[in-house]
Amino acid sequence: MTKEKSVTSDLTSSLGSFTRAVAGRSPESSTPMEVWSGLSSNIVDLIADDWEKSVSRAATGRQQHYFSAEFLMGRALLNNLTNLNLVDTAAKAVKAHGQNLSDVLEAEHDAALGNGGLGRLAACFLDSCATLDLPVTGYGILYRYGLFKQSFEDGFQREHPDPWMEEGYPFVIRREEEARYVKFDDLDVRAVPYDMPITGYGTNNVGTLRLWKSEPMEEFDYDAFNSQRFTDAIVERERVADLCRVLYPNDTTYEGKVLRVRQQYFFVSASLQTMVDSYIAHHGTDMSKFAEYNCIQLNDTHPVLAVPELMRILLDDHGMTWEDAWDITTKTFAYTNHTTLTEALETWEYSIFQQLFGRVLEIIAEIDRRFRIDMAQRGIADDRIDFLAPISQGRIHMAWIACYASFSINGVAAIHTNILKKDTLNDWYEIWPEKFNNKTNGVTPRRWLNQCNPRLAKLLTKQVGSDAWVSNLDMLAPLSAKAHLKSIQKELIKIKRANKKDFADWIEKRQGITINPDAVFDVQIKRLHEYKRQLLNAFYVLDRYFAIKADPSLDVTPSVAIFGAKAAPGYFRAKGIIKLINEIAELVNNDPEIGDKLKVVFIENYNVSPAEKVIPAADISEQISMAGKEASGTGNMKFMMNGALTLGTLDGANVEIVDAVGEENAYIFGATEDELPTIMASYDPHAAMESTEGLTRVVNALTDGTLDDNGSGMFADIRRSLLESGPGGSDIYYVLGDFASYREARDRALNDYRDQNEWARKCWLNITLSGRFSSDRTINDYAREVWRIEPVKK
Ligand code: 26Q
Repeated sequence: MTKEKSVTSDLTSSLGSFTRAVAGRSPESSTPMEVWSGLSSNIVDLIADDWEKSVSRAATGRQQHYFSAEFLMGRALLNNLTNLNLVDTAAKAVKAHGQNLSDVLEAEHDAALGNGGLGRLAACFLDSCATLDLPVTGYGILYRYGLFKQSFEDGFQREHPDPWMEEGYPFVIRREEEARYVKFDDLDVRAVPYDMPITGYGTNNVGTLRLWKSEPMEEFDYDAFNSQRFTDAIVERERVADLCRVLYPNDTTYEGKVLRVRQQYFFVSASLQTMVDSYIAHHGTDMSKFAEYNCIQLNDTHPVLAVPELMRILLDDHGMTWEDAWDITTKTFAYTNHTTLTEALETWEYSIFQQLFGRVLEIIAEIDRRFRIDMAQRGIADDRIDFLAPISQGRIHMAWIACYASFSINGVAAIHTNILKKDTLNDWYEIWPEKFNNKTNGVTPRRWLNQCNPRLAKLLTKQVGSDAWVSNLDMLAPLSAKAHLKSIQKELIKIKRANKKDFADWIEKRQGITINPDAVFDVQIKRLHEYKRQLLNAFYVLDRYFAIKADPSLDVTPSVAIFGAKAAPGYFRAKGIIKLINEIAELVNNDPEIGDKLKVVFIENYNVSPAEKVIPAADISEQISMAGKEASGTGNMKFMMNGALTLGTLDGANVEIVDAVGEENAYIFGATEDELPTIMASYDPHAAMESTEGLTRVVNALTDGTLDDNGSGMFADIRRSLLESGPGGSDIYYVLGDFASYREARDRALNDYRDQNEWARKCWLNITLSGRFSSDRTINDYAREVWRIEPVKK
């Protein structure tokens, strides 16, 4: 194994060399950022040979390809050091040069090439694939600007660019010789891959994430320059660079921007070209076995243009018949759906495709024509056919192309897959029930337990007798029998207290807020969306505030409500909820009568790294979406692994978490997915508000002068969303209806927390029974049931 290599026993001298090479000065006088660059380059040097071997091993057999517009990788250095078992060695080397490893690690920017759950899932999957020795490559886009940086000004969200690799980034390697050309009708671009090595835990297998960058066809358009059209030439270059400039920050509402569809086609076309070329190099020019050697997982519909593009390559470049090409295509693709929200489903205007790629559109039109014949022969009614067709009402429907062309369609939690079958994709399920399968999400226990929570990891290693649990999380299950042991409970309480102290110090330094580590840390971290109901949480806080004000002698369990969330820049109401939480924080935190009884913290610029700080410190995990709306959730799993108890609805993977630990070891509340249709049919939000004690006071606070939205009208808009009838109103996420039940559950949790040992017992059960939420389990299921790939032999 790499980790035992003798060359790695001491990094002191190599770190000196690598840092000098990047910084042009000694590590002693370098900045932490420069030492980070030096150490990171050193790590790439150490894994280079294993990486090269892994790539050639994978190329000969059947391979899996993961197409995703987003990979939310976070930081890379600690992850790689841990995988190579070099953390202590690196700490010593850094120290020998007068620097400190934790400062060096903190200097790294997050690679935030994703919005949220879908992008982070892709990152966890790559980690599991590498660890399990599976021949899987990820393909995406090298965005110059990742997800926007968030700041708060007067409590309002402001967005700033995130030029995450401007200071250099050693973990991507430009592969000039692997460049491809991507042709649009109005523009030709060069696609250059930047490959990122993905190390695994306890293996010398190294996977690859291939991120494409767009460049002009030629460095200079000499004609343009020579004919005095210098500025035209520069403008043209910029048009090409625009393609990869920015990650679109919408994660729920669909935006039909031409640049976005260009991005999608750009990366799938380049990726398919390298796949086809590699197939030819290893298996010859007979393309008929392409699907025997290659399978592509589509991470939502964002890469669905790969379907017509593969058809185009097989038809036009390889002279295949339509039937043969379609046969290969439909054996190649598998599709994962991540949402049931209709406003998030991608459909593109026909005219956009006409403008960008006439030939691809021609192919989609032929898929559409044959689809209609195929469906008519199956006896499907005309109006149904028209609804499900790739092209209908002047728009291209990406999800319908995905469903038609894929041999596998999966949801991301059991309840979500069931909703797809009975609802969102019901027509498809009726025609092809065998295509449908569930793959409940998971998260990597390397980053989300072993690395972010070293104290707990140490205890688990001691209890298991080795660190084997890190790559086999089911090994924790037998430890659940120890939940009643006072010794375990005591250790767990100590660990959580220390993690909370670390978080309190971190947030104090970062944002100047002081919180008490003995208070309950109640955490909701996720994108801001109405369906996720941060508003419900905020209303609870306000209600507690009013209750304490009304009776200062009230015996409350001190708690801190911790939020982290970014809102899509154009999502006015979500930004209003951010402003609201910040105003509530202002009110509550500055009231001397409240003191430590209640505090509100909004983590600014929430991202992967802040998540790694707060999750190990959490006592309560807020998973409070309206039932049926959250496809899975993955934060819920991270909290569970770190010993926080779920306060949640029966939605997404919460259902399976409760199934694993038992309802008595979580706090479940609210209307269920099967109850809601009936409830909503006759729901009166006004009546719900008035019949719930204290709730009218809370809702009125939005507009009665208690809270100030600086004249933005945001708080009145929130009030309207709840109480006004008609579109944009009617409390469609049932915030007021679920309030009483939520308050009861949260009060109960806070009260239960007082029995520290009993609380710790529940936490221990959550930790030890979290095995099925390891992304290793998810990936093994994909590998066996969908991808049909085997670990590569070493
Ligand atoms: C689409 C078109 C144009 C621009 C942007 C988009 C876009 C981008 C990102 C649409 C959706 C997303 C992201 C969705 C997402 O993160 N979904 C989450 O996926 C997780 C992993 O499966 C689930 O756990 C969450 O429940 C789900 O909300």
